[in-house]
Amino acid sequence: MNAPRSPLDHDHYGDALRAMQKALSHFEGCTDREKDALADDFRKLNEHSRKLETGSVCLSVFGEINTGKSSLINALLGRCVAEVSIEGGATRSCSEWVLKDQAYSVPGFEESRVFITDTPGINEVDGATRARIAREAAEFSDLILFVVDSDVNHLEHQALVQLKELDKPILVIVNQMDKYSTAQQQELLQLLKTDRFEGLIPPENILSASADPMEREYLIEGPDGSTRSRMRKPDPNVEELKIRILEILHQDGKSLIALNAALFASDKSDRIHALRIRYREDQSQKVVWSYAVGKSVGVALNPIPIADVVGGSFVDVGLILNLGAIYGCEITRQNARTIIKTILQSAGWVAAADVISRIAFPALKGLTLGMGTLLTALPQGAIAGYTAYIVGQAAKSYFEQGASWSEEGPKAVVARILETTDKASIIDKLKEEIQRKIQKNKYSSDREQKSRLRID
Ligand SMILES: Nc1nc2c(ncn2[C@@H]2O[C@H](COP(=O)(O)OP(=O)(O)OP(=O)(O)O)[C@@H](O)[C@H]2O)c(=O)[nH]1
Ligand SMILES: [Mg+2]
Repeated sequence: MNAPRSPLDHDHYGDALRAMQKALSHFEGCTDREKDALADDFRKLNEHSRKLETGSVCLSVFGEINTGKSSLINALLGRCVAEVSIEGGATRSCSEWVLKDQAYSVPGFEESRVFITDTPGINEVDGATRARIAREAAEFSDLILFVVDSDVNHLEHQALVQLKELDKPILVIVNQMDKYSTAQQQELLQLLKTDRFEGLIPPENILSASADPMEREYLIEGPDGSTRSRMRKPDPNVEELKIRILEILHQDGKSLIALNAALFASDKSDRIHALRIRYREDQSQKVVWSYAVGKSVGVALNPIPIADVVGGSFVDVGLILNLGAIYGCEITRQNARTIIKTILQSAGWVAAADVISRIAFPALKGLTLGMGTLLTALPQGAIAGYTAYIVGQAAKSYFEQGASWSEEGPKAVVARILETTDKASIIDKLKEEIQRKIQKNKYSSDREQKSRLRID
């Protein structure tokens, strides 16, 4: 990295670097699945980070169709790269070029480069596309060039107001000035500076240009004093714009990219954080519920001693390992067993299990064996599922805190979960799942029996 050390802007730049590093560090704790989901953000952050480190600046050119945006880029580059056409809508997508002239750079950065992006006319695309292009410009542009070719209309004014909200500096270029007389040029500039863009764009950022002037008649004087006329295309005139861009790059270039990068990084940090929380929440809830259902159905179909149900020894370490993986915590089966034990103890279920197993189990066992299904299987299965559900929720909270019970301690965490869980509705839902499964099994065994009878 070749960051300059000017005392004036060092802090902005340092802040931006730190914000960028922080945003990138969020990815380190991501699981592979999260990395896939955030791949686009990661790519953009890396691009921004590279831009910040090399001191590179992005300019974007906006404006209505046919105002001369592509011509302006050609004039700035000094060669014909962007398609220019009298027919409106020549530019259909965004393209980017590098302003190769050495002067276009931010002082202090050896690898500094200035990129310029052409965009379709704002009246060429629909409102949603316009908003998307503006959003993308917000992400990558450090300086916006807005091209007009006459007094502005409502759409242009509206687009400019939208762009202004992005907090990027804007230069308005009044192009095609060659079409006007000197008096008209002055009148137009005056109108834009003191009326149309008053309070929106500072007058020094409203500039005139002729990017692709029309052929003009030139009078050529011969050696004998005679004159003849010839049509010739004048050279483009974008000097005012060039000077203003260079001024901005040299005075504020570093702050511009620092500000932009810091904005982008903090926005992405928040987004990555929020996305990760949501993603992990969704995934872990699905895992907890599927384990709870699996356990309740399994226990209902194959009743196990009530001590195991309430004591939770059936709770699969797989649930804990799965949750750990979602939160990017690698844990062993032994760790998983310890977590389950801590949760069950905190809920008071281990002690309760001893009592219940001694008093209630013989009676329930008799019932279970005698009636076989719904009378005992349904509540027993539902309780098993509920226990797994609570264990899952508590483990989820443990992993959310970076594999720690935090200052609250496991007892308080489990108590909070028990308090805020609607036990009755969870049990009802689990019973529904069990009944659905039992029905399905019944039909399939009926079918099996029927087909066996046919074979016999
Ligand atoms: N007289 C004059 N004509 C210009 C000037 N700049 C561009 N034009 C002409 O305006 C027409 C449109 O120019 P483009 O550069 O394609 O305009 P654009 O804004 O990129 O157009 P889209 O891509 O269609 O949105 C072409 O015929 C250009 O020759 C200028 O300074 N003076
Ligand atoms: Mg164009």
